Amino acid sequence: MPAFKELVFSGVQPTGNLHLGNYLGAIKRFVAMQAQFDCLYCVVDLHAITVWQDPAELTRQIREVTAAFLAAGIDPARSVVFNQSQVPQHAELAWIFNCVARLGWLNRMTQFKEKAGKDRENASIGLYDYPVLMAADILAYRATHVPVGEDQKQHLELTRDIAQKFNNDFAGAIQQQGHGEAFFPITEPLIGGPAARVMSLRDGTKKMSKSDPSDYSRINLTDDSDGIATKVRKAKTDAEPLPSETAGLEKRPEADNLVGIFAALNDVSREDVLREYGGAQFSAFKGALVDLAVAKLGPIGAEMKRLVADPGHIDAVLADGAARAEAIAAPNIAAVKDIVGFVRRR
Ligand code: AQP
Repeated sequence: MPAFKELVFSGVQPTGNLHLGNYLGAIKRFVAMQAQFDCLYCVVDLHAITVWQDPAELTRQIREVTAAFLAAGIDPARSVVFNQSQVPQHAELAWIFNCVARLGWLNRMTQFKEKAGKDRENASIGLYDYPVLMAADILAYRATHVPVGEDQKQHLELTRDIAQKFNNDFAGAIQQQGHGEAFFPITEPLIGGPAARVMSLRDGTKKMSKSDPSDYSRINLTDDSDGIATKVRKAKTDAEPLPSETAGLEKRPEADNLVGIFAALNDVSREDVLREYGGAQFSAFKGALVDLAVAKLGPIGAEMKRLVADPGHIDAVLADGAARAEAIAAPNIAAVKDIVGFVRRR
């Protein structure tokens, strides 16, 4: 595989209620990646409409996710911050990839099965095709690394399969047109840390999720300190004190989740947390977790509120980001069209 320039791409859907899972599994890690990589961070609004969205709410949420990116510490002068629908190459490449991806591959996607549920016949075609658009998002930039939560692992594997198949199907043209052995990189998922999968505060076996009907299942980035405190105090736990070693968290999903959240918020490991709190009762540990969560999330929520009050500024950030994103994607997609054999407009 030839060397590709290292580039990070990731996205967040503007579908409401950005929560601690989105923050710890994704956004906080986006911020850290800026020190090491060139990064593109996208508000994936084309993905959002795979499920019906109220138009005015969608507009509001696109700006709110952008505000969360900025408030958390993504620097729009350094990283490219934009919304997907402003860069037409995402949808264009998705169509070409629709003709590369196989039905059998998509039929295995568990997220579609979970989201479509029993009403599968009534799900949008976009929801089924979601992972192909995600492959296009990443590969339009030939991104080499994608930080995501664990729930996206299977979709990243599909992205790798699509890149591999495109490289194989068009190997002759790719070589002839001077791109070497492969046009697309085989992107690395960056999944990890103590909060790769943050679980519901009401049920430690279920992912913390925007669409959970109970607001007590998640901490939203916009929750105030009282809200955070109430949710942490009400979080489900078991009757035992915290163990001193991580082995003692096995089969205790709620304890494991709270310890993982504490570790990720404080940039330490689960082992470090248990060294300090092993033997403690949940009442004491939850008190410390409330203080930590309020200290870390409070300023982000306040900054988000300040930023969304100035939509003109947010729209300017998005417009600048879209122009910079398109400057990378447009030549890549032009090359893809040449590889496929389309005739360019002269
Ligand atoms: N619970 C989670 N733990 C860790 N990471 C998570 N992510 C989402 N939930 C968790 C990561 O957040 C990023 C953006 O996710 P998204 O915009 O695709 O949202 P989503 O996965 O659809 O979020 P939800 O809450 O799971 O929404 P619903 O309820 O609609 O299913 C991704 O990197 C994701 O891995």
